[in-house]
Amino acid sequence: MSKREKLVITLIAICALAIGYRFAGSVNKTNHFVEIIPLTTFAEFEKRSQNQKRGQGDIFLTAQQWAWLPELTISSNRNYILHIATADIQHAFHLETGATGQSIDVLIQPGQEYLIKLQNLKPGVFAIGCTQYCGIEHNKMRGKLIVE
Ligand SMILES: [Cu+2]
Repeated sequence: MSKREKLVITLIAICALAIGYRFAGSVNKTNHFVEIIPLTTFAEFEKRSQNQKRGQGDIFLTAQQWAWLPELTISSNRNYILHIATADIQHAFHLETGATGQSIDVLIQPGQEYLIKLQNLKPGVFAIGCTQYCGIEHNKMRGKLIVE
């Protein structure tokens, strides 16, 4: 093998490792706390959302033009599964860093339900935003997560 061939092979190996590392890193960041399941109908999700009782471990949030509903109040003493679905078009859920120690960003597409683990919650009032342009009042699409 010539010196030039060795150099080319080494460069290819470095590129493959770099791409693999980057890909593995992004999968970990986006997927380890999010589970996506198909939604039978939005009405069914809405029904479960309306039946939610305070103090339960499953909490529900609806994305719609142009709000996140309802305003959620939860406790810092326990873990939750946050269920999110959209009532209309695609949105993107953004929860600011302070609540769990890292920001959470999840693209919310119609026909899917997103289950997000909320762990190690810190008390406070945390902003929820939409980071995907979703129409004329996209900028007003804000919500709140209250952790007591
Ligand atoms: Cu939106």
